[in-house]
Amino acid sequence: MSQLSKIHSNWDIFCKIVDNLGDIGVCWRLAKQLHVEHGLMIRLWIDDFSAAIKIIPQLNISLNQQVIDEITILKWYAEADFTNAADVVIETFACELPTAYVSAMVQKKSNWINLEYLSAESWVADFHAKPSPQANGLTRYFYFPGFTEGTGGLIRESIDYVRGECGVLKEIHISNVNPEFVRWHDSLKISLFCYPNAPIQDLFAALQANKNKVIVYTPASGILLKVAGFFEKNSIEIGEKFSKNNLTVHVLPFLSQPDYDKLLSECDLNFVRGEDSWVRAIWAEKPFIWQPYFQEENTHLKKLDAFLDSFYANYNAKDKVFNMHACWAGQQISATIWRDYLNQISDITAYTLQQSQQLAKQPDLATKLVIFCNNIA
Ligand code: TRH
Repeated sequence: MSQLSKIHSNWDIFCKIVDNLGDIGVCWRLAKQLHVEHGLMIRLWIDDFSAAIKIIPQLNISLNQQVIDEITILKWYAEADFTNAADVVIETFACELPTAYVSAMVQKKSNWINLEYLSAESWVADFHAKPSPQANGLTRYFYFPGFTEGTGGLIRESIDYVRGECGVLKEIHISNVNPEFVRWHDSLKISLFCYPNAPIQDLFAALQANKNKVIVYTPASGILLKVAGFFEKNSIEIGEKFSKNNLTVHVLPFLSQPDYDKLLSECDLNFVRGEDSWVRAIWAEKPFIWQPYFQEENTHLKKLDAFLDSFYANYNAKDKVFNMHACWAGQQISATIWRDYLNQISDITAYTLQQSQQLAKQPDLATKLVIFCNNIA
């Protein structure tokens, strides 16, 4: 356990689930890591238990307070008791803390951190760690995750409590010993997690014409109707498997975070989205195609370009990777773009491994956050 967290031991994290799963996905990982690796007492305030249960399946949505994995989870609602503020308060993604809680923070002289969304854009390092003095005497600090030393880093657990065997994959292959298990070793294995506007049918059309077998694993999400459409079905059930020519698609249940992480490391190529699965794809050390969360005025495409420019800075066939991402984000893929990308896959695999390992040498977000909070104390 880290020796860093001596000064402030009680931390509160506030999570408002705006859309999708990234907000709670990030908060839950961070809460567990701060507790397990830094010995901190963590309370996680969540505004929407019925959405959070997908990421924290043990959650009892009828309780206002409960302890799961030694993290105290509190329901964030208007009448909740906000009288006890923590030493350090993490407001995630500018979720706006309750006024009564902020008053308690003033009494306690809490450290106030606003944890922002991840971006590889160059302005991030200029804004990271900047103070914003408040009229009530507190200072709110902006904490930006990022890919360079001058930013707040990336969430990455240092020990194996988060990793395990991916039970679901094991089951599929054991229950399909003949002939699926045999193919497992020489097929291209792909995981697919994306927004429904991605050109899934274009991708499948290219994959079914691939010269070797392709197995796609897609955990249940909002894309299942599109998956069904490609196979001329009206609906799809979890556990079903569909094939067309060289393509087989397995529909998996929505996995636990550790199982999902394991799926990413078992596949040869991962389609990921948003914020948290994107970072996990990097730690899986396998080629990945990232679909950023849509933002007005094409802000998401600027984020995409900034990331590709930095991650593939030293890769000599980067146009193939850029084209594949541009088409995936631009909602249209041709068989040529896919083939060009696939022809490079062993080079991209080697490059991704090296680049991911390089990033993993930097201090992780939780560690940097603890140091930062000690320094502003
Ligand atoms: O769900 P997302 O699209 O979340 C997004 C992003 O965070 C985006 O930046 C934010 O602005 C928006 O929400 C509000 O994608 P993301 O970030 O990858 O989160 C998905 C989470 O779900 C992640 O923690 C991984 C987890 N997951 C599982 O645990 N099991 C699964 O089977 C799958 C597919 C995902």
